[in-house]
Amino acid sequence: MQGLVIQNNGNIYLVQLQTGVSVECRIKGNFRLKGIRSTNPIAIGDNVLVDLQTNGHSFIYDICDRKNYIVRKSSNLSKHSHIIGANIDQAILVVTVNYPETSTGFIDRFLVSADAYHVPVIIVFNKVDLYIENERNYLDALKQLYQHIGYRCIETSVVSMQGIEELKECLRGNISLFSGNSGVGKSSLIHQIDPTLDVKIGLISEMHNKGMHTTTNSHMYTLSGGYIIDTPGIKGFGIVDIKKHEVAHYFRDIFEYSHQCKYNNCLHQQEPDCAVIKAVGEFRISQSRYQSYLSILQDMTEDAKYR
Ligand SMILES: Nc1nc2c(ncn2[C@@H]2O[C@H](COP(=O)(O)OP(=O)(O)OP(=O)(O)O)[C@@H](O)[C@H]2O)c(=O)[nH]1
Ligand SMILES: [Mg+2]
Ligand SMILES: [Zn+2]
Repeated sequence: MQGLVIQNNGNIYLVQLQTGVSVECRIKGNFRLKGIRSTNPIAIGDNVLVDLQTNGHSFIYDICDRKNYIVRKSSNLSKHSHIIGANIDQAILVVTVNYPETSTGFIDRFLVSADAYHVPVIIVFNKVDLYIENERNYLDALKQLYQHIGYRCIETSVVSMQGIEELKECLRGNISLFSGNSGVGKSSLIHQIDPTLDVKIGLISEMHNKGMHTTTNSHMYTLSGGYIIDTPGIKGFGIVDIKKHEVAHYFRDIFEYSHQCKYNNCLHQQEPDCAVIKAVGEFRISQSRYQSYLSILQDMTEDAKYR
């Protein structure tokens, strides 16, 4: 019988069957997925085939082809990659400019990964009720930057309820994965979208201005129309399975200029007559985006050294 993986805890997977009933399953057999070395062979959002047993020993024996997935490494040098979610229609990247601050490096890494695996991203700037003038200005600048590149941006607050209806509208009829640093308000937003869902909400540490990793396991929730996946907050976002010369493809703003570089294998680092470096100098590509680009290339160089 076919089902949808809605939760994973260690080697136990909760699978929602087409009848609507959920069953706990383990995996039987050896799942070697094409070219993916990951810590979890089966991810939330996977469609799987289940052998139902009455004694509580139901098991997953096959997995259907994936439409897409989002994968990350916990750190740059980590050999293990983790699939955050599969078969998703869109990722909701929740960002805060303070309490805690999300770095542009993190945002850009997420966008690159999602683009590489064909997952559209909506950037949600949360906690807008809290920001003072300089934070507000920074948020405006970020929003303008990412909107200009082509990403949809929504400002939200679970306190003033700003943007909640707009976000709800985006989720309707889709499978949406919520991701972002710990404490940015992923679970809080999900709770506002559907208050009947039993999601845990955490505190922000006063000492470190960071989230407390309240959500410890991903969970897929059913909405009246669509599905939402709540995920644990993540610190770093290591890029998996992308080659150096491909990175610029996933920076849409950089890619636009790369055709005009003198050398067609230009990596836009210090090559002569590089149209990207020129565009950065003329403020047509943002410094922060270019820095993120260079930092990803740098990681790949270091990564290669340790292999
Ligand atoms: N003022 C304000 N506080 C918010 C908002 N959204 C969330 N918070 C607070 O931020 C804290 C963290 O919220 P969570 O929803 O647990 O954050 P999370 O992203 O799910 O965090 P993890 O599960 O650790 O990844 C809680 O104290 C929330 O009340 C908001 O829009 N405005
Ligand atoms: Mg949470
Ligand atoms: Zn170049």
